[in-house]
Amino acid sequence: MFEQIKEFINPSKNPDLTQAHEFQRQHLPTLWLLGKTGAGKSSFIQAVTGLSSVEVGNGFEPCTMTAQAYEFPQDKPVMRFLDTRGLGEADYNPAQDLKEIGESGNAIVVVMKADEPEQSAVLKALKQIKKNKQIKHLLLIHSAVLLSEVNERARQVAFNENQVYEVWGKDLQSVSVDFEQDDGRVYNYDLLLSELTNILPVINLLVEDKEHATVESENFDKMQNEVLWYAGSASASDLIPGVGLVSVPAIQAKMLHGLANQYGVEWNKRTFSELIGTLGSGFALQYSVKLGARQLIKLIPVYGQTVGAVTAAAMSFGTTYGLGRTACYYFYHKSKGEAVSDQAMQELYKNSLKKGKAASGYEKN
Ligand SMILES: Nc1nc2c(ncn2[C@@H]2O[C@H](COP(=O)(O)OP(=O)(O)OP(=O)(O)O)[C@@H](O)[C@H]2O)c(=O)[nH]1
Ligand SMILES: [Mg+2]
Repeated sequence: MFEQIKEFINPSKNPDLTQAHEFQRQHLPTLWLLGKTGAGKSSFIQAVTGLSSVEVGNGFEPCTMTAQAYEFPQDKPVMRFLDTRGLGEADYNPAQDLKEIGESGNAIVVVMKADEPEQSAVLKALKQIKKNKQIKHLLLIHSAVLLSEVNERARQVAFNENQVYEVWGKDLQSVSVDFEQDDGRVYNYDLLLSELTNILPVINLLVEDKEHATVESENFDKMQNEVLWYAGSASASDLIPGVGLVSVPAIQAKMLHGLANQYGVEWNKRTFSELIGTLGSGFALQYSVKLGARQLIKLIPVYGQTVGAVTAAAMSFGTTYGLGRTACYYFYHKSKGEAVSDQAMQELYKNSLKKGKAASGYEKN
């Protein structure tokens, strides 16, 4: 136990996270895009990532005959888009792409231009995808809705919605957008984002916030992807059935070390004790569980009953995110020579743990 804590403070051996990152990379939650040529799939990816068409275009990698994958963000990916090509041709077979999708938390986004009722190729593919039962969540995006007059639009949207409904059935969510609104923004962007969060929770944290209450939180927004990336690795390491893997604390240690560096704060035993100290005894208890005192799990009623690989993965994602978030808060103020209150730290940890667990995608919120 003591040895593990020492390891946590100072990862002297510099643990090799390659395998955990590799597993994470192979199991990134995926948004699978389906739609006719010109429907707005690429426009959608640009809208969500905030990148230009050139940047998105350069990041694509072919992965099957009919699809390209785009990992996002590119250097430390937390999710990916699978962009299907060639859906203009009626004989598209989704079998290969289904295989590519694998078994990670996934969702499908179907894009239809509102004024395009001819959707036979898309519907045919959807029928096969439904039979396969691998994809649970579907979001239908009606694009280019501003091209049609309001009444006409309602009729068009209802028509396409019904076509998809007949194939997919009741769990159908949809949203009407336009990627080419005059002011350069996306029409119904907030609605789009909240629907996307329902089918792929991590998107909520991944998309940059436009407004910030404090300079500190604006600062964190820049670190957030890195924290999410480590959180993803931590939950991946819980899902890998095998031995000899790095532990969650080792991953978190590396994260803390890296974050401290970026805030210009020296990472040593004292900084560590101070940081953990502000989080209080509740955190320490949870930590001792994570640090391998497995017997302890049985003594904690609720956690003990529900713990399994998936719950553990959600917890690892959540605690890593929570720790990363609070550490950034702590480092920010420390770098300015300011003290933080235990109460603020604990409240922030509680909230971000909750956010992180929801974003892991392994837990119904
Ligand atoms: N007015 C309007 N134009 C749109 C909208 N979405 C896409 N377009 C336009 O339609 C064209 C094709 O859009 P893309 O996003 O490239 O379509 P895609 O689905 O990626 O097409 P493929 O890559 O060929 O399968 C572009 O010129 C877009 O500007 C929309 O919501 N409104
Ligand atoms: Mg495209």
